[in-house]
Amino acid sequence: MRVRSGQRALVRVVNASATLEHTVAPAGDTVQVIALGGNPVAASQPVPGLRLAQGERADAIGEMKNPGVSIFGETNPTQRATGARCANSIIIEPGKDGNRGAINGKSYPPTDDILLHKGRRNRLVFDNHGPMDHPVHLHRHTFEITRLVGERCVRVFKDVVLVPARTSVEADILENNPGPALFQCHQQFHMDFRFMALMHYAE
Ligand SMILES: [Cu+2]
Repeated sequence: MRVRSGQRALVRVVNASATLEHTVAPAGDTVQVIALGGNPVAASQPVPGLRLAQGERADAIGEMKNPGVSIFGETNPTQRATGARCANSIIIEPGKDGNRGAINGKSYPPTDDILLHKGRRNRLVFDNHGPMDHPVHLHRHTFEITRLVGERCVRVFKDVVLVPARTSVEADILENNPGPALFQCHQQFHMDFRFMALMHYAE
């Protein structure tokens, strides 16, 4: 959602899953539940998110204190990665055979391409399992950092982001510059030792 400061947004959320509970929340803001299952609630309070079981519905009003593009999405990273939102998990590990980095288990080439979905904001989750810091960079695109080592961030735009050793960083990216783009570590020795991959746009 693109929001202005002080703007109020009404969201109506249905958990249409037959098997999963979901907790959905706006990034950095609270929401006020006004109805549950279509019935008005008597006492409404601000809450950080909505936990909805299978078939539950909620109407809520959010007061947007953080202007810009606000994500309203699943808070559980595992569920987000399975499609509750558009997320790419990028696991960074030491490479094999003397290479400095592996991306999802492979060093360039032959790494698997990172796929972004057209017309959507895509979340990249950089999960650094290794002992070295990596300043990662994606050519021709800008990251909006959404979580830095456990801390939520809003309106932080960069094109190089440090993923410290044994931590994770999450960033959203708007695919607005078509064509293959190189994803790499900006530490030259790491790139020389094959820490890179190509990013493509999925149809
Ligand atoms: Cu590196």
